[in-house]
Amino acid sequence: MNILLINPLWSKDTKSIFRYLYGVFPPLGIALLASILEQDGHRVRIIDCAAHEIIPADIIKHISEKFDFIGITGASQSAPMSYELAKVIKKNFDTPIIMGGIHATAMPDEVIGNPYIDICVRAEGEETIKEIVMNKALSTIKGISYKADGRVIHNPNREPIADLDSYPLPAYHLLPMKLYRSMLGVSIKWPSIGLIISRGCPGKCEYCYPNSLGDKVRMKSPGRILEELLLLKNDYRFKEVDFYDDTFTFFKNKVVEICDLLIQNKVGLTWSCLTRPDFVDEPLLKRMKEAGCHQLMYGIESGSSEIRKKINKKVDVDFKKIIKMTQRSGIQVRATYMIGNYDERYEDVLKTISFAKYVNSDLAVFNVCTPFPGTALYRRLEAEGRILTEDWSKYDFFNVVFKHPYLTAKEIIYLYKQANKEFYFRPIIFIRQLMALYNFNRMILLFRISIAIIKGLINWR
Ligand code: B12
Ligand code: SF4
Repeated sequence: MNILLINPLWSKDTKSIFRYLYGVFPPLGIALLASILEQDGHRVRIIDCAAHEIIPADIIKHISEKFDFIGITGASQSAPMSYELAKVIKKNFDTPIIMGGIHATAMPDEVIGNPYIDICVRAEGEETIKEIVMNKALSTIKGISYKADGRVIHNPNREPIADLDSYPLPAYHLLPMKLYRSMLGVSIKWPSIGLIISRGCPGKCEYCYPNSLGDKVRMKSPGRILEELLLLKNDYRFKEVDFYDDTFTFFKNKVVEICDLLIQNKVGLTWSCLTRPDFVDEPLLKRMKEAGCHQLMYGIESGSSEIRKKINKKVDVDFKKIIKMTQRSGIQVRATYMIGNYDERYEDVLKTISFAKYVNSDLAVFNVCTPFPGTALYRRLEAEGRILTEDWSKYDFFNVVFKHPYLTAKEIIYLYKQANKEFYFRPIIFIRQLMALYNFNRMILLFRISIAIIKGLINWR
């Protein structure tokens, strides 16, 4: 079979602050599916519209042959782009179109209700795609939704994959590897690339969708992770890898093993990761530093422990102590906060801003609270009739998309900007900038962040 897989552009909006801050991430989901399909003897091509900035109207120019199946991926924010792609393709080719990814998992009724999409794949796609391209009867394929006789049919869910090592590495050879770069403020060496080596998180925070691929946390084996890192370093010349796993240090022993392998093999990559402050300790942090880790992201979300409880953020630790311990180990801290959490009053947000300054992470990322489809927060707000728009392209952490019980949209945006100003326009940040001058990479990094924030604030819609 001849199969085309497409990663959509996120948004046509070129003025968003988003555009300045985010890097270009490889579509690892479809790259993995491509690898599995190639292993089974199929011909696969990937078009990464996000990396090449291809708008849906232009996709036909990039499709020069006939495919048996076309698959499109996407999160909620890029779903409108996925739908436009499906429409343009279907008007030109009579090829079955499959949509998978986070949005298809969260909103299967909407996805399969789209007249241009033939099959919606929910959750993990490794086994499902194999069965689809084998032309198995749709009624027998687990994990899909489809249309038959004018009705929508949701087949039963597929069991989660137990062993991530049982699949090949993503088909990096089909991706435009030179176009990828990490999010601004994350990497200190370039070229840098984002990577995922696990699935899931044990948390159940109300605003998050960590179990889209299954409830159980799973990680590749340290040996397999080393193999992937060496491939990225040796074949594609990356100098930094940034891990976006939900809770990188969930399996502490495995992380120690990965660090040992990186040190023993003198891999020399720098790296960063995301985790929870209750999943680290000092010896682990020191080992991570020795193995090349230079930045860690902790999600704090609110400076008020009451609000954290209400949003089910069950991380009750002394944040300042853990941030200090991380910084003492030589690892920078990037902390994230949400502005306009459900139930939050104006004073609570002011508390968050003061808290961010008090715990004094190296970087702070403030996001407007966004109820993404698939989350408990979305379901709650939908039930209460508070969702203001289902234009998913606005679900980007910068727009107010729900009617807040206590804050106006104007107040939320004002507080968002205020948080950035109060955190970044402080003498301590200026001093840090000066101290960073001894390190060329950090100097460039801080310069790029400052420019991005200024550009974003100027272009604010
Ligand atoms: C890496 C990552 C990013 C990267 C890049 C994402 C990208 N577009 O590639 C960065 C950091 C840039 C990013 C940005 C954002 N992200 Co993000 N991100 C992730 C993260 C951590 C991992 C995604 C990943 O690569 N997974 C690994 C691969 C293997 O899984 P996968 O892509 O889901 O693919 C599997 C299946 O879904 C399926 N599949 C996927 N596509 C297809 C296609 C076909 C045809 C088939 C058959 C199957 C199939 O098969 C694959 C193998 O099983 C997830 C959380 C998570 N753990 O999944 C959040 C997550 C996807 N992101 C989220 C959000 C909110 C965002 C942002 C909106 C945040 C923002 N604005 O600041 C943006 C928007 C991104 C966008 N428009 O695509 C939410 C999405 C919620 C939602 N309903 O959309 C998630 C779920 C985080 C969360 N826990 O809530 N993100
Ligand atoms: S916000 Fe972080 S801790 Fe909470 S469920 Fe999501 S990934 Fe887990």
